[in-house]
Amino acid sequence: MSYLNHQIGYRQDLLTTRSVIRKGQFALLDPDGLVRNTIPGFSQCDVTILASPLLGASFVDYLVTAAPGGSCREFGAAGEELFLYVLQGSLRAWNQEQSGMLEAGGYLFCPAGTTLSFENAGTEAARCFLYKRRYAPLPGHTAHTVLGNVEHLPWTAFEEMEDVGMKDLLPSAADLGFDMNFHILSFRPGASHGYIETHIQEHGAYVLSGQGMYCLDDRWLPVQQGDYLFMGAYCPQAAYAVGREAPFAYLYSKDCNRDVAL
Ligand code: UGY
Ligand code: MN
Repeated sequence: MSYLNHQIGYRQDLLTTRSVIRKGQFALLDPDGLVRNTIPGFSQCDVTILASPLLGASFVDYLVTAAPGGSCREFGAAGEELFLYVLQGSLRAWNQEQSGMLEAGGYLFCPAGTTLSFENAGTEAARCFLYKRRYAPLPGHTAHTVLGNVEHLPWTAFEEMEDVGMKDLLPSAADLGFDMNFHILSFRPGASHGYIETHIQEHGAYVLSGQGMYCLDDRWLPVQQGDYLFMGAYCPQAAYAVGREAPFAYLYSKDCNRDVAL
């Protein structure tokens, strides 16, 4: 069964998947194989857990579809930071410090010590990406709530390549209180990374548009809108945008601003 594409029951074709799982190293999750998970606190929502510690991630990513009337109340445990990003539709979302209507591209970061609630008061389903991670405190610094929309953020050239745009969703580059950031990278067709990255930081990435060939460790995998990628620590990674029209763009998380504890 695949609840996202409404294909249930027998199919004409042989069973096949584009998903590739290398626990601790990387994963590509084809949306066709995703299943619903029941999570306390969510009502009238289809929730799928994407990355988790069982996959080798230090964080948890979710894909959530909130039906009209759907809601989530007081999500998040002590010491966890949360990030909600609306992919389509709209939601009212809040924590203990801020509240706002989130349209597509809208997001709410809830620092540790606050919890996330949302509701879909509209008539259309709203789909969103949700993240949680244990916050790594730094004495003398704190993170704060961020409510925004990527439409209001400027593009900057990624590593001096004009056909690769980047947006930083959180103020982590200038504020050590934040131990992670969310970014969008957008490659025009034909654009690519400048080199194959190999770094300690993990990523969870949701493909927003287009198609790409993604290098993950020793594989090159075709990926497209709706796919989810997990990249573990030190996983070699890079992409070429191969779509003909839409840019190959993805939303992704990256930990930052902390030394390694021994
Ligand atoms: O910020 C990053 O590490 C990013 N360039 N990684 C990636 O796109 N796989
Ligand atoms: Mn990277």
